[in-house]
Amino acid sequence: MRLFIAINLPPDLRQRLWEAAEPLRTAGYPVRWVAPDGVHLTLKFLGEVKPDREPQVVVAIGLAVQGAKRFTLSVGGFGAFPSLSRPRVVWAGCEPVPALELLQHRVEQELERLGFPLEGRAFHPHLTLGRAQRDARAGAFRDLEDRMDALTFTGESMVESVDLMESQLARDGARYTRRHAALLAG
Ligand code: 2AM
Repeated sequence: MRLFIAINLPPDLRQRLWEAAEPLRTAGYPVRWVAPDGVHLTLKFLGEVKPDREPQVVVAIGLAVQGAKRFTLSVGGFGAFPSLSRPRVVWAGCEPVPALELLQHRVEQELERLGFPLEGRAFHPHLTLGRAQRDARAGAFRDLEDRMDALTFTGESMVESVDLMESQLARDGARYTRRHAALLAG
C-alpha cells in the first residue's frame, strides 16, 4: 500500500481555496488539477509499505504527536516548485509556524526509527493544487506569476489530527483514504 502522513483541511476551506484558484484552472495551463477533496498538507511521504507494517506506522505517528497541541494553520499565497516558469507542482502556501515545523520534524524522527529515510529537502509546507504535465512546453506558464499575484485568498483552520493516508493511483488521478487519525491535545 502507498502511504503518506498528512494534515487534512476541513471541506469548506478546501472548497473556498478551489474557488479562489479558479482563474488558474481556466487559464488553460498544461496542469492536472487536484480535486478539492484531494487537497492536503503532506508531512511525510512513505511510499510503498507492506500492509503488515501499518500498525508500526500508526504507533510511530502516535509517538510523534505525543504532547503536541492543536494549532491554527494559515493558508495563503500561491507558488510553484521548482520555479514559476517551469513548474512541476502548483501550490497554495501554508504558514510555517513553529507548531507545524515541530510536528513535521517529530514525524520524520519517529519514521526514521522504522527505517523510512529522512527527507533530504527542507520542509516547505504547501497544498498541491495541480501537477504540470511532463511534456509542457517552455513558455506555457509565462503569465502564471501575474495570475497568481492577482489571487487573494487567506484561510485558517484548527489542526486537530495528523492522519495516515493511503493513496491509490487511478487513471483519473490519485484517490486518498484516511486510514488513521492521531489526535492532537485540546
Ligand atoms: P506533493 O503534494 O508535494 O506532490 C501523496 O502522493 C502525497 O505525497 C502528495 O501530496 C505528494 O506531495 C507526496 N508525495 C508523492 N510522491 C512523493 C515523493 N516521491 N516524495 C515526497 N513526497 C511525495
